[in-house]
Amino acid sequence: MATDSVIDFKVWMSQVQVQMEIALDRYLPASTHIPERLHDAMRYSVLDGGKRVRPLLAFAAGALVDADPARLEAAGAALEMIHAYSLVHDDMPAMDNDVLRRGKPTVHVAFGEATALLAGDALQTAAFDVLSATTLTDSPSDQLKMINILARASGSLGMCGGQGIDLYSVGQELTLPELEMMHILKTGALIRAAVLLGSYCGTPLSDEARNALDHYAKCVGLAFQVVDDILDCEADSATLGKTAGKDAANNKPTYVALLGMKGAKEKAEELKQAAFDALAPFGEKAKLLHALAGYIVDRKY
Ligand code: GRG
Repeated sequence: MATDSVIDFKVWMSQVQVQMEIALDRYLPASTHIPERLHDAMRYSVLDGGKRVRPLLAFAAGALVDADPARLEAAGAALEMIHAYSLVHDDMPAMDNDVLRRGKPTVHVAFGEATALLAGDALQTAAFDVLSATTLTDSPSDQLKMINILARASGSLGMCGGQGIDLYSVGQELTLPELEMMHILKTGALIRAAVLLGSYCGTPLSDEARNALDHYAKCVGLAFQVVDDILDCEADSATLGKTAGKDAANNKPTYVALLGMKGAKEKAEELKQAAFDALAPFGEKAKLLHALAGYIVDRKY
């Protein structure tokens, strides 16, 4: 990317991140609402942290269809609420038992387990509250479709299903197709939903264009996880000298374990290229989606 385009992309990213912070602050119940402790925990988990990758994808897809920014903010808020809920629950002792997230104590550490459980539950329903109470498209049937996209992506046929496969595979060897299936569901489904929701917030796309966009979203969703594994492995070997490619603390399979570091990096590059190729029919209008695929694969954290 030319230097000017890189600067434009970074400016766009920080604008959307700031815009989303303000929108999330507005969409989340105020801390003064009873019960204050629950609303504090919800706000603590969502606000002031996170790269906002899913809203960024929704906004970039929205640029293809000249979407109204207010609609994208609502879709982005719903996505970020689902994402935050998944992190709150994933961090709990029954799952990953993590004490730090985004550089601060996890929700169950700061507020207690019962509140963390409740905050995650309430964030999940708050996402559907936003999606169903805000006009997101001119077509009521498309709005229902959007609600369905997020529900499918989050439930047992999507993110929760992927998390289930992850939990039940601890200590077992997974083949590459099995690992891929787990991540397509666990991380990929919500990333795909982000792109699709953004694309519904403006002028309707043809089926052909929507299929191309869907292919882009699937490639980016998987690439996100391959890169996450690479970054985790690099951080682990830097700090603990763990066996390359094994999430030793949880004994979980990773792309690095199955493909080696070089193979995992090649896989991420292949997926990035496939994502770029899928955008070809959209020309200049897809430049933000193009830059985001690059950012997701080339990020360092
Ligand atoms: C508990 C229902 C339930 C689901 C959990 C997505 C997930 C399923 C758990 C998250 C575990 C994890 C850390 C997965 C790796 C990929 C991932 C989702 C990383 C965190 O997402 P980022 O990098 O986080 O977008 P920020 O903090 O930037 O929002």
